[in-house]
Amino acid sequence: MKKLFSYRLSFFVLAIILFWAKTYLAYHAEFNLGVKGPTQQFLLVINPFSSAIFFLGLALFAKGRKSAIIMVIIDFIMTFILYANILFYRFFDDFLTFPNLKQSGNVGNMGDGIFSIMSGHDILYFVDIIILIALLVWRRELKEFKLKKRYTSLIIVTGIVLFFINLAIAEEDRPELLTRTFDRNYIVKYLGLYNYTIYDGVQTAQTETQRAYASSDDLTSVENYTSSHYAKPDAEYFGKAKGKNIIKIHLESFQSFLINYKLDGKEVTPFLNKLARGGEDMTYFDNFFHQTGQGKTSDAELMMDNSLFGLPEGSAFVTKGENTYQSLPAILDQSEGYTSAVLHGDYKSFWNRDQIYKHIGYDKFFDASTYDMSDDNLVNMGLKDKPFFKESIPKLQSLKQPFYAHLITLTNHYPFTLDEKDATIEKAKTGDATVDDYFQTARYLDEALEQFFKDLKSSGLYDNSVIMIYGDHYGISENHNRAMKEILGKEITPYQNAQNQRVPLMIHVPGKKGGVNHTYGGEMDVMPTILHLEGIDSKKYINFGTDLFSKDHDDTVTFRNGDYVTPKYTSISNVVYDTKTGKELKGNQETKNLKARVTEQLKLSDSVMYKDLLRFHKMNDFTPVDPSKYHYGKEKLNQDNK
Ligand code: GP9
Ligand code: MN
Repeated sequence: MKKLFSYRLSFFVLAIILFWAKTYLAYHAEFNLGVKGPTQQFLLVINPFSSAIFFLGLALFAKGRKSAIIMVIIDFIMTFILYANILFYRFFDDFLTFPNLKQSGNVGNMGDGIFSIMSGHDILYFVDIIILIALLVWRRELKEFKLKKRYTSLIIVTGIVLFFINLAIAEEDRPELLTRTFDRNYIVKYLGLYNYTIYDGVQTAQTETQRAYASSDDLTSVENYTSSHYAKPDAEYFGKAKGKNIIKIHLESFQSFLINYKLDGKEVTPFLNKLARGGEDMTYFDNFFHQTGQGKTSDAELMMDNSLFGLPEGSAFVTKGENTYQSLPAILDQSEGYTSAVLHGDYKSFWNRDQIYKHIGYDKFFDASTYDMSDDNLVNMGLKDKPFFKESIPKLQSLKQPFYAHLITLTNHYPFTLDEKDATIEKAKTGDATVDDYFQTARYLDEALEQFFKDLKSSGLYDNSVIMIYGDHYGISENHNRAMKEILGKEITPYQNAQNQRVPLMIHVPGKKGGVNHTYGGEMDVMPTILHLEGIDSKKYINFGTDLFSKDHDDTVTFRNGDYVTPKYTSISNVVYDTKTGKELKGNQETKNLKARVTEQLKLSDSVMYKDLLRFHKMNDFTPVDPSKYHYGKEKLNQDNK
C-alpha cells in the first residue's frame, strides 16, 4: 500500500490536488458566483473534486507512462475550458455557452481584446500542468505504473458518487436546479464549471437535432392555424397608442386574489385596488390568467412579447435562447421606430436574459450591474422594488422616444422576505410562513408602484405613455392549500386552484376611459393587443393569442399543461366544471372540441419553438433580428443610450 501510494498513485493524487486548487482559486478570484451560506461554500469546495477524480481517473485505465500522458492531456483540456471561461467572464460577465462559440456577436467581439484581458498571473492556471510534465519527464518510476481495472473502476465510481452527493445537496438547497435551469451562474455555483459545460453541451446537442430535421413545410400547419384563429382589431382601439411610449410593469408573483383583499380589515394593496376600480383611467382585466410553466417569469416574458407558449419542460428562454423570434420590440422598432429596453434588479444571466434579449431585439438591458446594489438596497434575490423604480426613472428618461420599456420587479418573490423596517402591514396568521409573508411583500410592491406613478408624472413621461401592469404567475403554490383555505374562506379544490391562477392585467391608454373589463384571456393575448393598439395589424405574425379588445377574441385560456378555462367551462385533468359555480359537469361535444383545440394550439406552438420555425417565416417588411448587433455591457449602456 505504501509503495502504491509512493509512486503509483501519487501522480494522480497530485494532479487532483493541483487541479482542485486552481479551480477553487478561479471560483473566488475570477467569478462572481454569489455564494451564500455554509451549504453553498461546501459545494464549491467539493465540486472540483468529483470532476477531477472522474475525468483524470479515466487516464488510469491506461498503463505506465501512457497513463500519465493521457492524464496531462485531460488536465490540459479541462484547464482550457476553465481558462476560456475565465477570459469570457472577464469580458462578458458570464459563462461561455456552446452557442456562444458560433456567434460572431460574442466570442468574435472579443477579437484582439482577448490579449488585453489576459494577465500575468494567469500563468498560475497552468503551473500544475508544467509540474506534471516535469514529473513525467523526470520520474522514471511512472514507467512501471499499472493499476488493476478494479481499482480504477472504484476511483471512477467514487467520482460519480461524489457528483450525486453534490447534486442531491444542490437540489435540496435549490429545488429544480436542472429542470428549470434558472441561471448559468447557479449551475456553476452548485455543480461546478465542468459539469456545467457538459450540461450545456447536452442541451445544445438536443436543440441542434430538433432544428436539423425541420423544414419550411412544418410552418404551413402553423400558419393555417394562426390565420384562421386571427381576431381583427376593434376600430375603437386600433392605433390608439400609436407613437406613445409603452411602460410595461411586471409584478412578480402577484395574484389577482390580492386585489381588494382585506387582511384584518385592512386593504393589502390600496394603490392597485384604486387602479382596478378604473383609477388613472386603467382598464382592469379581472378574468386574466397567467399561462406559465416551469419557466415562470421567463415564460411570462416570452408569451407577452411573442404570443408563443413556453415549453412543456424547462425554460424556453434558456433552451431556445438562440431561436429566431419576431417579437414585439423588434416589430415596434421596425414599423414605428421604437427604442426598447428591459430594466431589472437582478443580474443579466438569470433566465439567460442576456442572450435571448438579443434575439428578441431589445436595444438596452439595464440589469443589476447598472443599479446601486449596496447592501441596504437588497433583499432576497436582488434589488428592492422601491430603489429599483426610483433609479429606473432617469434610465427611462435617457431612452430615445417613443420607447417600449419592460420593468421587472423582484421583491414579491418567494419566500417573500422583507426587512422589518419595510413592512407596513401585519403578516397574515395562518401559521404557513410563505402565505403569511406574502401580504407584506405585496404591500411593499404596491407602495413602490404608487411612488413610481408619482415619479412618472413629475418626470413628464406619464402623459405620453401607455402603462401596462401584469402579474407574471402565482406566488402561492398548491403546497399551501391549507393556509389558502383560511385566507379565501373556501376549500382549494382543483377547480378553485385553477380560478386562483388569475393575475391582474391593467392597461392605461392616454385619452381612453378606464374601468373593469371581464373578458377572459391570458398572457398569450397581450402581443396582438399591443400591436393593434399601435395600429399594426397582427394578421401576418405568428401569434397564438388574440387581441383582448377584439370582438373575435378567443376567450379560451389555455394552460401550459393542457387544462383550460373559458367563461363557461373549467377543464382540469379532463374533469369539466362550470366556471361560474364550480359544479362538476358531464363533458359534452363542446368541451371535447375545446380540449382538442387547446391541445392543437400547444402542439403547434411547441413545434415553432422546438424546430425554430420562425426562421422560415419571411415577411416583406420585417428584417430578421441580428443578435450580433446588441451588446449589454455596462459601459455600452452608459456611453450610448440610443
Ligand atoms: C429573476 C426573477 C425571478 O431575475 O425574474 O424569476 P422567477 O423565479 O419568478 O421565475
Ligand atoms: Mn416571477
